[in-house]
Amino acid sequence: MSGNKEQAFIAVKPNGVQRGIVGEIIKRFEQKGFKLVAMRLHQAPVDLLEKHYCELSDKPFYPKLIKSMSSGPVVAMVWEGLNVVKTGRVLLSETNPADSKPGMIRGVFCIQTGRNIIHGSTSVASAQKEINVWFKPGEVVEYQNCAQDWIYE
Ligand code: DAT
Ligand code: MG
Repeated sequence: MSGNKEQAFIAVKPNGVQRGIVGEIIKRFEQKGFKLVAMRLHQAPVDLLEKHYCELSDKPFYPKLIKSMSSGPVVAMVWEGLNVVKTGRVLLSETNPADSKPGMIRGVFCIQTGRNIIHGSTSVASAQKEINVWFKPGEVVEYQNCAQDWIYE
């Protein structure tokens, strides 16, 4: 994927769903100008979460991470746009909410790393891997956004 077609996998974690922050998170990506191309509320099975977080399987916090990610439904999304992976991480801010940039999602809506309410891909390659883990072919929708020319020059 390149240019305006770059895609990021963004997920509201179970505690973000339970706390009613889904709308606020969608709003921030919409307000920025990114395009929603896939979304699903999903009780993620453990084997899917293990694929999603396979790089972290040797970390001491991994069992707790899988447990908290399977503690309720996740809102899995794909957002599309220019530099959406890098800018998505700016919107999320730091893994530890205490280090978050002022006003950014993890700074505004949460306190602890283990309850940081949202996932965002860290590279274009990991985004593609994650999209393939969470969505079947055809579930990511291609469509024309009528605001495109008002967002991009
Ligand atoms: P990020 O979600 O910012 O990409 P990550 O990929 O390093 O961060 O870790 C995935 C998740 O694992 C993170 O959102 C919360 C949890 N986590 C990371 N480091 C942790 C730690 N030191 N203690 C507890 N949970 C941690
Ligand atoms: Mg990560």
